[in-house]
Amino acid sequence: RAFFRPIHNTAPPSPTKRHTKISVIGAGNVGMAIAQTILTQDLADELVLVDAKPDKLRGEMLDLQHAAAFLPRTKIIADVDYAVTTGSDLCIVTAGARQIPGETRLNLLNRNVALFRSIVPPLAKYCPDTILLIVSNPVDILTYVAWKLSGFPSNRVIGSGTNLDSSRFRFLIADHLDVNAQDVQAYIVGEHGDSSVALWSSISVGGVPVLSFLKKQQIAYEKETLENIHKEVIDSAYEVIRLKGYTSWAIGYSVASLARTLLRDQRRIHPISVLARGFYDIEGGDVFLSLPAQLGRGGVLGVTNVHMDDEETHRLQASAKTILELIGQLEI
Ligand code: 6V0
Repeated sequence: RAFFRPIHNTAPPSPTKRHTKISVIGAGNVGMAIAQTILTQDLADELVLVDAKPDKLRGEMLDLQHAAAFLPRTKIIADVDYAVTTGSDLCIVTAGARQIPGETRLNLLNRNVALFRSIVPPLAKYCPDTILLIVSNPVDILTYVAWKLSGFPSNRVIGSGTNLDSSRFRFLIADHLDVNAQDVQAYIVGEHGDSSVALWSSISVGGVPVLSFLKKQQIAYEKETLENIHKEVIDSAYEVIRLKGYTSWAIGYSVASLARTLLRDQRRIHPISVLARGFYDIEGGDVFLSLPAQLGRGGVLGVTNVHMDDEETHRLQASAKTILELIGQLEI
């Protein structure tokens, strides 16, 4: 405490920069990948971990704290009590029940709804001004559940949605064309999952619209090749899970990039799960699914008017219908 001696004639402390606090709920594979990316990218002054398993939680906290000598200075705390999240600017929910062999998707979903009842109301109580970022699956439906349980305005409830799928898509296109994935503008929208929609008509590389370029050059491309790339995106999560048991690194980077855009008010466009009713003629009820949205310190600032052809719009509406049907069966 008395390590430093005060210097003479000190001025009162100058107004410091805003203190940024991020809470991660669920210290499993995904939560910890997100936490470590947030730390290495210096996105928070304070990082909070919450989990239901106290030993695992303390172990993860200590392990991260022991990296302090190699990281930007961040206060890392962990507790099973949600009071520890008080005043967070961003709460990222990754807690989820695991599927029991033979369990239906709906049953798993209802178990996750029950879990969210113990997570979202305390977060809303301790962090009334926070942005809620949902990662747990099925992410679109659980984002809807979080919106309902929190009572927050929809601009402050976001699902990580197809931000990850779009990154996989950009990687595969970049690999195919031998360019840098960061130069590929491409979106997957709709459900994070099997009914997602690839927006081929709006893909561009370095400002060159890809499909019309191929047509103009009369370069034959097979619709099948394009469909296969999209299929590979859908299959890639299953493949990683089959090979290593879970996915973690890409979702960690994907969520950290969302955290940066939100908390640093970067106003970048990300395909994320938002309240989509009324956009692109999506009707039939309140539904969350991914659309390219501009994000900033206030959460969702707006939804982009991206070009979709008739087939893409139709597929997006079908994706909305799939999600709405499940929402209709929820015990909420
Ligand atoms: P995991 O490793 O089983 O971690 C889940 C964690 O949640 C565990 O540490 C549990 O102890 C904890 N937990 C359970 N109940 C509670 C509770 N009531 N309160 C606090 N913590 C609790 O799973 P993993 O980390 O691999 O995955 C987490 C979730 O992320 C799953 O639902 C995945 O399906 C989902 N993913 C979503 C992705 C996306 O793109 N949206 C991508 C990857 C995974």
